Amino acid sequence: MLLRIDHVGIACENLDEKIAYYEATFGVTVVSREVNEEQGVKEAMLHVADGEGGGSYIQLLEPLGPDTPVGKFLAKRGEGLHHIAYGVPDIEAAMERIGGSGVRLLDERPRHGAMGTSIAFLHPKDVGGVLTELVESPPRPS
Ligand code: MC0
Repeated sequence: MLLRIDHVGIACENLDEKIAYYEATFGVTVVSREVNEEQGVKEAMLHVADGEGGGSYIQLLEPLGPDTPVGKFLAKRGEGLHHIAYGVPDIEAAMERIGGSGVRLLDERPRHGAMGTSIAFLHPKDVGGVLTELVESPPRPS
């Protein structure tokens, strides 16, 4: 049911500084930058590898303000690992299955994620303390 690790989301105070650090330290490259008002973040995706149905990435997240999910996370815990995101083939089917097992869905329906993806979050308290995201990638051009 899970295709791959799509990305790891890392909360940071300064996106440009953190991008420079990851590029210099790990030799990864930014393939996308977006502002996602609905999620309260500006973010960058740095490509790591290609997998079934899509790539895998490091996602760097800077909050748009203190009263956002990442803003609150930084205030409480400081910079660091914010969430892990798994690629799924069909996000609505995955939400139905996982929600049906008793895990709280933080989104009633899929939302817009980075690079044209559809995403949905699972409550960290129901996933062993790990904020977990499901990601369905758009079809690849043939
Ligand atoms: C909060 N908690 C976490 C956590 N954030 N645990 C693990 N990882 C995290 N990232 C824990 C808190 O410590 C607390 O536990 C409990 O969850 C409730 O947290 P809270 O601080 O009282 O509540 P809120 O209001 O901050 O809500 C937390 C929640 C929220 C996870 C529900 O942040 C949320 O809905 N997140 C989903 C959306 C999101 O994160 N968007 C930003 C990335 P204790 O034990 O202290 O009670 S957007 C993104 O990534 C997109 C662009 C993409 O991938 O394409």
